[in-house]
Amino acid sequence: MLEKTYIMVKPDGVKRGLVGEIIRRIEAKGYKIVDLRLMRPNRELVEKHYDVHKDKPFFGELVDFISDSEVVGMVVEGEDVITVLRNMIGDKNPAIAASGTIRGDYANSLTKNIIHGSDSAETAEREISIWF
Ligand SMILES: Nc1nc2c(ncn2[C@@H]2O[C@H](COP(=O)(O)OP(=O)(O)O)[C@@H](O)[C@H]2O)c(=O)[nH]1
Ligand SMILES: [Mg+2]
Repeated sequence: MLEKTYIMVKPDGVKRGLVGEIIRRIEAKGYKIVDLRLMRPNRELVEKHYDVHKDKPFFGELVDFISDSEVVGMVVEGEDVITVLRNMIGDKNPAIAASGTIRGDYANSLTKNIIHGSDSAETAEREISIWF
C-alpha cells in the first residue's frame, strides 16, 4: 500500500552529521522525500509528539533532549514505507538493534538513538499533522 510516514533525525543525529547518510539510505531504498524541514521544536510540540509516553519514567529526559534543539523532520512516501523504515531504523535499544539498521550502525544510547519513525498509519497521520 502507498503510505506516508514521519521520519525525524533527532538532535544527536544532526550533531553527528548523519542527516546525509539517513537521507541516502531512504533514497537508496527507493522512497521519496515529499517534505523536509530543519526545526528547533519547543517543549509543547515535543510533548505532543511523545504524548503516548507521558507517564513513562524517561519522558522528561526524552523531551529535554529533543526540545529547542535542531532536528530534521521529513515526510517519506512509498509502498509499505511505515513498516520498511521501522525495520531499517532498528530497535530503540542500541544493544539489541541489528547491524545494518540505522540504530544498529550509529546509536549508542537508548535516549539518544539518532532517528524517529512513525509506528503505524494512524501515528503517521497524527505526527505529520503535528510537524507539518
Ligand atoms: N532513557 C530511555 N529512553 C527511552 C526508553 N524507551 C524509549 N526511550 C526513548 O523514547 C523514544 C520513543 O520510545 P518508543 O516509542 O518505545 O521507541 P521508538 O518508536 O522505536 O522510537 C525512543 O526512541 C527513545 O529515544 C527507556 O526505557 N529509557
Ligand atoms: Mg515509538
